[in-house]
Amino acid sequence: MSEESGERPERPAVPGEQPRWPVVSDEVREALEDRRPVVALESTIIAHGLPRPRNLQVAEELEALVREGGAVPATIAVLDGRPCVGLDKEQLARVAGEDGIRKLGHRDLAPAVAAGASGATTVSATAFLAARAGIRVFATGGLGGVHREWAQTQDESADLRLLARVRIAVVCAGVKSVLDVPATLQRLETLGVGVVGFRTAEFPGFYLSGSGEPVDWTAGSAAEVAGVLRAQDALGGPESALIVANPVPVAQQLDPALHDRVLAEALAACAREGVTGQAVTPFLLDHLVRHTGGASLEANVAAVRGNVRLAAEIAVAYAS
Ligand code: PSU
Ligand code: MN
Repeated sequence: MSEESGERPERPAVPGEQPRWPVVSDEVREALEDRRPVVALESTIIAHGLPRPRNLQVAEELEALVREGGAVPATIAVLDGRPCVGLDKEQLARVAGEDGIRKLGHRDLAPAVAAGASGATTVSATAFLAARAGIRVFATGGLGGVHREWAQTQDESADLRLLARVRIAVVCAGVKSVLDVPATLQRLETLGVGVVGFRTAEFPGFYLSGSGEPVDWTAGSAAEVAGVLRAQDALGGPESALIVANPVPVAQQLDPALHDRVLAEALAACAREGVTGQAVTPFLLDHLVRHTGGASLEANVAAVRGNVRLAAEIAVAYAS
């Protein structure tokens, strides 16, 4: 990192001058300057989406997969009030293992910076910081979206609205199957966020290879996806993301019958225990891990691995 750790963010010296954040690691900055491929990775899945200590192994594996694919990984988190793009080994270990690491959506970034707090970034915060650093491709597991029971709770992930405002490709296995998938796809249409199925005409179902919902566009290769990104760049206009929906392989998906049964129990437990707000998604994911004997964890990790590999391929194709 180019700055000493523990240093608090400073105000811009000159009014109107851009603040120095995000703090981009030397490796990521050099890659971006040389127009070499970079893949952004989020940290909420590490800190709040996967159990310890497996989460740190997965975080390290995902970075290794990006490198094997010929790109530079840029995991993103806020540490001691500094939004960091590209973490070193110790910083990644802090995100995975430190108690009190918060979950930060885009709206939480400014309070976290001002408080000098540390937190993992969700898709909304990660996409924002990545795009600000100049990164064009981002990989995660499953996006947030419109929750079932939306009519009662109004719970819709901030991921959707933010993705309508930044130009970044998000490679994901669809949206988490704990959500209302058709409602989420409708919101994405309303918000003007493009969705491309990767070698599928069906929107993936996160733990499951399919959701039963169709997608309007299908890409057959990473080069085709890179072509869409270049077309977005060339068209200009209001910025928005491109969702690249990449299904978990059928052989690695969660058994659909087990999925449906345990998910129904998880949703009932969530309502019974009065879980709301930011806690809902981690609660549901954790319930699934514990009540599928870890099978949902394996499907989740398989999905993320596939997304990270594909994201590296897309970043390489886009850079060439
Ligand atoms: N993908 C996963 N596991 C996760 C997430 C994504 O495989 O835990 C995280 C992402 O950070 C996403 C967040 O932005 O869940 C959604 O949370 P919410 O529903 O509270 O917006
Ligand atoms: Mn929510």
